[in-house]
Amino acid sequence: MTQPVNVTVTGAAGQIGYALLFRIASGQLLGPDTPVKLRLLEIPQGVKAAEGTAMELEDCAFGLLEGIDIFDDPTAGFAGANVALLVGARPRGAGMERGDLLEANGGIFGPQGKALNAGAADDIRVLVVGNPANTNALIAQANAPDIPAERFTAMTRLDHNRALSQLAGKSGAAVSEIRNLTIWGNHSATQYPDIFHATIGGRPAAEVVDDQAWLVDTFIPTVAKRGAAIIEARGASSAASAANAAIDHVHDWVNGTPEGSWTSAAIPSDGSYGVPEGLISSFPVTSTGGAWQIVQGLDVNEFSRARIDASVAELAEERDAVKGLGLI
Ligand code: NAX
Repeated sequence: MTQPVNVTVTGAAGQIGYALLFRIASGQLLGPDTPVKLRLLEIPQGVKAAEGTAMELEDCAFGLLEGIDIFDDPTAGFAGANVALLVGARPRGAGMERGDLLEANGGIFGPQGKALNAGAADDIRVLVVGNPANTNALIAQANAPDIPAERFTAMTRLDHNRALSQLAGKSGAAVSEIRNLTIWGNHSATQYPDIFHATIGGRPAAEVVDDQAWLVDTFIPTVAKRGAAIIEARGASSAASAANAAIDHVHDWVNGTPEGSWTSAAIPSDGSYGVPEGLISSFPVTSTGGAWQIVQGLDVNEFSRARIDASVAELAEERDAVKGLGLI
């Protein structure tokens, strides 16, 4: 019998949680041979709705789902966790300054980092989805000194997938023909989707598309502002696509990326590409042996350099702000 993997999901009663849990339980997160135990972590007001979701999970009779537990205490919720998906976060309220937002999230991700440190399994892998994702991941990491720093990551896979889809639309190619796009920097409006190393059907994407105006005026802003466009159209923020990206991120982290192609994830910088060491920034990454590696040796042109630097500068400002607030 294969041992089940404990997967803790915070914000389990929210809309991303609702789109995520069924896919985890069906085997899409870890693969068709890995049984899972779900640990749903909510705030007390969210517990009842989480119980409803748990009832529906039971009613799916998933063969791989070996248990569901619901918690409103992070220490209990993360005990024994092998994978933690930190989805629940404090959204920006009306009139909230950036400092207030960072502080409110520090009040969530600091204690969650401590709880992970106290009781998660030795192989714990953490993906932060809740915004501001990169800096929330940094706060959790700083509060978990006994967990290797590289186990804390933040999600830019949704941005990556959005960029793939936009490029496929422009070029008329299938998504499956596109390789090696990169999202650099912060999961925010400053993120930089880079097509200069991408290929479409084996040809350089920048040659296939060859339209600088589209790149600057359409592609980059469309990818960066897609979240707002979804809210405008749907009346609610991205949920199923965000859950899908979280599945992709953890699946590739655990099972590896396909030979010859990379993806994007926000991981702690080792100083590569001039990104200050320790910032949790999005890079071109591959995964082998259950660990992310930053793709090395890419030429970064002037156009890309300026945009990467701007997004990384924003990350450094966020880090300095949370340091100033005593959160890291
Ligand atoms: P919802 O408001 O639907 O759900 C959030 C849930 O989190 C609620 O049920 C709430 O009770 C719970 N929660 C709040 N604080 C908690 C805590 N301390 N412990 C446990 N649970 C807690 O939001 P949803 O649409 O699911 O979005 C969740 C987060 O994902 C937001 O921060 C959102 O900004 C972020 N997103 C991140 C994306 C990314 O690409 N990184 C894209 C999608 C999404 O916008």
